Amino acid sequence: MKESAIFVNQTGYLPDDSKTAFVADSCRGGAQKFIICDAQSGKEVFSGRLIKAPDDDSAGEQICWADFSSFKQCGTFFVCVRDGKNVKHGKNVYKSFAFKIGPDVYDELLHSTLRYFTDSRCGQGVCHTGTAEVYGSSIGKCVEVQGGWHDAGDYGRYVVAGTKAVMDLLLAYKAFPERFASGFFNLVSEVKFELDWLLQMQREDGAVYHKISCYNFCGFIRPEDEKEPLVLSPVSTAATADFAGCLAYAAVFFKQKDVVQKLQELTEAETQAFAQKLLQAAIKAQNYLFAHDDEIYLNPPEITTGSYGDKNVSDERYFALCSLFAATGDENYLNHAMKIRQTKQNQSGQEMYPWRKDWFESYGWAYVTGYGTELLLQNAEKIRNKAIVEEMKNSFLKTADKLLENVQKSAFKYSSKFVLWGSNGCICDMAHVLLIAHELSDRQEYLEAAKAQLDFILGCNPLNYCYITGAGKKSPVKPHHRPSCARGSVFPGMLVGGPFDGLEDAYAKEHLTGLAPLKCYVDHEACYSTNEVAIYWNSAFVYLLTKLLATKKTRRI
Ligand code: G3I
Ligand code: 9MR
Ligand code: ZN
Repeated sequence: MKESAIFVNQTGYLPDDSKTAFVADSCRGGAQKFIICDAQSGKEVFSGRLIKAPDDDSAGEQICWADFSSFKQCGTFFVCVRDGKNVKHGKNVYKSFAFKIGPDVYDELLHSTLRYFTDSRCGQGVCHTGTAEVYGSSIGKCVEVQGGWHDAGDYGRYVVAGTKAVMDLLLAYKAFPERFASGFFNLVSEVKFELDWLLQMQREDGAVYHKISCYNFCGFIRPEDEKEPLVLSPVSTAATADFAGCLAYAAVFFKQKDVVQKLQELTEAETQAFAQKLLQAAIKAQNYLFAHDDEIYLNPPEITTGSYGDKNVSDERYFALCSLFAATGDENYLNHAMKIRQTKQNQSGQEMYPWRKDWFESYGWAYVTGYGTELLLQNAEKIRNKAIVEEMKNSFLKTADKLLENVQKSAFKYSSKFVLWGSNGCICDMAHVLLIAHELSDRQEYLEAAKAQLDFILGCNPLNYCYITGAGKKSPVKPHHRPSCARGSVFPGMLVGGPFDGLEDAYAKEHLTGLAPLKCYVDHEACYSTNEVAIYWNSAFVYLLTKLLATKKTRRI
């Protein structure tokens, strides 16, 4: 049967979720109505009117919304649209993929997206076990650095990416600790694996190496077959500040009682010592930052792996300072953080970020203000100047309102104006802002807009893809992920980067030129600018899903 253009969340819906199917005009004919049918009996169980969605060039076609939020029955269903003129011959009957409604539709998905981290572990006597050369050291100094997660489709381990992933996972845990009860997935232990690696990335003087990788990307081989020399790239402000921010937060996290209990590999005293070690490392990194001007990372000519190049690192410095204040209560950190915040706000109109010139709260790998501000708001009682707290709350709401504007103008309720590299991760990060705004204001629109980003990823998009491997009815099978390519079958639980209209690889240029932005995606391993995976896209998704589940749970009580 030809795939129809009725797009649903292929993982399914919780009974109380708002539920919208997206119906493309190409399969609507003149129909004004949609029905929901039971997948087994084929019987109609619900009907409603189609509503015209906003005109939106990024979607590539006219879309109608089929809202069936008030339908709360558990079971398996499909959406059906009949073009009134041809019902008799059954020709113009269009059906969506079958989907479930039930209280547990997301359980497996949360598990598989977390499992991806365990699957991505480096080292453990298997891969990248040798020492790494410190780039540029005159005597060819070598250092032992083990562990950490492979970054993405490649096997590099990058501090900027790893710290963001850790933050997302820890914030996910914080949002819903009960969800990570023993036996489900040991998130605490998994995160410790990354932190153990991060600690090794710090130089004696407190600065942090930007990344460890080979000099160049390898072919589609297994990690254990990448045997080229490893090299530690130069230290950078981005890595050092992200490290300080992340480890200071992790220090607070690992002091919590329920966390201590989860870490079965360490005794209580050892866990406390671990937390202390994290805090000391963070302070040392911050002291280095205080004493040094920005060191912007650029790949040296011999190193061609990912650069995570970010020319503006004041937001990374801000995050580090906020997190250290939250961990220690030392007002010196807060004062410095506020100095950056205010200076940048006063510079509004000058270049802050390539496509946004004013201050905003964000969770992208290159723009991490949101983490800093969120941690300050979590510790609002420690801040004496309440005007600061108010300003920060408003700033979250202001950023969220901008995102809401995008959602309202979009046929697919998409939160981003731009469709960037890793767009699927980007919209999860935007949903993070919306969810914090919801928490601060209790305004339902923010929550609905965040949920719409989840729906987009899981199938409510113009290509009818569930963008997580192994999930839904139609998901990527050829991601740019070396372990999957090498073994010839796809690993489950990986969020692919998704549509990107920049066409930054040869395959995309050849096959996607001229398409609408949200259609610039192809499931091919050569198309790394749309079909790669990455730890910090998965972590952003884990955060979004967990926080949504937590919010529903809170509301039910
Ligand atoms: O700076 C421009 C801006 O001026 C322009 O308006 C905007 C819109 O297209 O693009 C901006 O730069 C983009 C940048 O991301 C920020 O979004 C670049 O074009 C784009 O190439 C860059 O993509 C990054 C990519 O590496 C290439 O450097 C992705 O964000 C980043 O997620 C990705 O990360 C890679 C690692 O390097 C290696 N490991 C895999 C990982 C995932 O693909
Ligand atoms: O595999 C690499 C991927 O992890 C990166 O995100 C991407 C951009 O830096 O580059 C990929 O490697 C490609 C390289 O840049 C160019 N030659 C082809 C490589 C993919 O096989
Ligand atoms: Zn490895």
